[in-house]
Amino acid sequence: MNDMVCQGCGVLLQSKNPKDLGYIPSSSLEKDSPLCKRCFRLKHYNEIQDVEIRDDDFLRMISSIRNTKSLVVHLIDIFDVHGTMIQSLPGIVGDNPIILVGNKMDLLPKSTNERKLIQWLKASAKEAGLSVVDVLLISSEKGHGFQVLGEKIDALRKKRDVYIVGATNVGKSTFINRLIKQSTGYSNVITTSYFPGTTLGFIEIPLDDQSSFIDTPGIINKNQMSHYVSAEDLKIITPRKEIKPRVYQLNSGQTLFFGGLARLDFLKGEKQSFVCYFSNELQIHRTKLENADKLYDNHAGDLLSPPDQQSMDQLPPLQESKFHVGEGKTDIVFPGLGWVSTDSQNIAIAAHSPKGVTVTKRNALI
Ligand SMILES: Nc1nc2c(ncn2[C@@H]2O[C@H](COP(=O)(O)OP(=O)(O)OP(=O)(O)O)[C@@H](O)[C@H]2O)c(=O)[nH]1
Ligand SMILES: [Mg+2]
Repeated sequence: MNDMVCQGCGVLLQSKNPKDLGYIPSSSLEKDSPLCKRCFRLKHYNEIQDVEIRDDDFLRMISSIRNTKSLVVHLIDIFDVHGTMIQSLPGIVGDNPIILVGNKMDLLPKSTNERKLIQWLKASAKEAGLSVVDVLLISSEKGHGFQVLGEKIDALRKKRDVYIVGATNVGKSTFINRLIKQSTGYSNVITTSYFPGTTLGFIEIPLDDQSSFIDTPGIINKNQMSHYVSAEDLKIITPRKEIKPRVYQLNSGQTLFFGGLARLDFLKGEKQSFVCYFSNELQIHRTKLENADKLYDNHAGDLLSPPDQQSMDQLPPLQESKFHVGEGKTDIVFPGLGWVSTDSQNIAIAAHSPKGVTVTKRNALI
């Protein structure tokens, strides 16, 4: 077998060792679109097999883009901008032009003002030192924004290859699957899943005689909550549908728990409303600040869940960061979980999140 790669994840196929990556029984090799054992099990049983590829192997692979002349589509998850915008991307892809594309727009409330959101993203990219030629918003799951993006890509690629690059789980493979569906009618050609680290190698989908769309493995960002929770918990914290904002009127001295994965304390200020944008499945508990530590000690993992037991075993302890919110609408962001928006003046807040998943403050996204 000469360098055949799996259609689902791009890994090199082999029939020698069932325990190693890329295994495929030799009898299945003749198939039109051969799938490795891992993709087969993911597709049919939604079961993930751990892989032994290190973050820097992926990074080295993706860095080969800098030696090409191509167009780069940097896909980010609009629900986790902080965790998925890759500041160091120009260093990785060289001088190639970058289009920044916010995916998963179907998760934001329908009332979201897209024009303002694009301005906001442009400003965030600039602040991060990421120079981009354009910013667009799409939903790979629903098809929203695809026509405009398709025209943009055609205009900018000048017959060159188009690499889809981004952090793990932002929806790169789902994006390419939609393009394949639109042009050939075939569905779900590339393996996708809600587990991080699904795609393992480059997967080329021909665009015309001389150029291709290329799916790439996700760049691993340890600031993503998905690396610390169990598969069951990941299912709960990952929003699948439009987020219904939940509004809490809080007095100072009150606390909100987001499951038992994060917590927000209202330390000082007048009574305010706090608008919470999290997966509709994630329970929010309100309590008195003075009882919060005890509640967490006694009930993390049961009343306050997720985390489940498996996540508890791997989750770093909660760490506190304090914020002062001055004027203007502000979001307190828990990367990978969601955010809390407040339009208050002069208040003090403490946010708690697993150590390593750093909470940040930003101008409100919505
Ligand atoms: N709500 C919503 N979910 C999406 C969208 N696009 C992708 N997803 C979901 O996001 C998860 C990750 O999708 P993938 O396409 O596997 O992501 P990826 O970027 O290829 O991930 P890696 O290969 O691990 O780097 C899956 O559960 C998808 O169903 C979208 O537009 N909206
Ligand atoms: Mg993928």
